[in-house]
Amino acid sequence: MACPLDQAIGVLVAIFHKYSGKEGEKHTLSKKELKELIQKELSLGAKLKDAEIIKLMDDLDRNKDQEVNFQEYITFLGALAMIYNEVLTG
Ligand SMILES: [Ca+2]
Ligand SMILES: [Ca+2]
Repeated sequence: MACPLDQAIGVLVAIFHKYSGKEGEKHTLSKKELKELIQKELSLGAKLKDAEIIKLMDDLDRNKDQEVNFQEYITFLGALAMIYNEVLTG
């Protein structure tokens, strides 16, 4: 895992599991776990209001099972990458 992109992907996976294992189902994020992940691991998390985080969680939970699974998390990261790309390339 010495290459930068390998490391970045490893971090994405590790962060998911760091929070998903805290309560309930081990391999999915509850709303509480997701909120903590957003607030602690993303600089934008501190800027979001509670209502905005709740809205975001509802959007991320595509299959409406009240949990965010790994695929839903990756979809979220993909959307974030699109935003970062726009910001970084103007
Ligand atoms: Ca969990
Ligand atoms: Ca879900």
